[in-house]
Amino acid sequence: MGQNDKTEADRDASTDFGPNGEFYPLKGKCFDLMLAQYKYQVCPFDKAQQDYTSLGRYEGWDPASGYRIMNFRGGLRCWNGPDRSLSLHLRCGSEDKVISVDEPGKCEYMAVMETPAACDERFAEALRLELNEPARAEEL
Ligand code: MAN
Repeated sequence: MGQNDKTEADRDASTDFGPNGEFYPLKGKCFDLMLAQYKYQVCPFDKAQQDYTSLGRYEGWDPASGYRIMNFRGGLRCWNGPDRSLSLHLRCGSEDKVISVDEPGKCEYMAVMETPAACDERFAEALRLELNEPARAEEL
């Protein structure tokens, strides 16, 4: 059976949906953001697009990110530049939504997505550090 003959179940079994499967609900969904002249579309665990231009296929989690950055690689080659790629930064939010897309390097895109799937105690801790607030006694 070739790579492309894998059933959806096989693919699911070999995909890392997070330590507790918390990102499984994002599978099979796509999220759009209209920005300037482009429609960006990000489909977690699948692909990213800028209109009809591929920004890459899902490659995996950024290993250093602790399930917060998904990498998409091997998109359409940029004129005089690299293959297009996108990193998707997930952060805690009340609904699934791509909130920004930037192109910090030529043909290297960075999207930020909010999702309830990214809300956990690590997020609470990070937020606390950001706000420079000590944990409240009753939470310790
Ligand atoms: C297109 C878009 C841009 C990109 C340029 C590079 O216009 O994909 O985002 O910077 O190509 O030539």
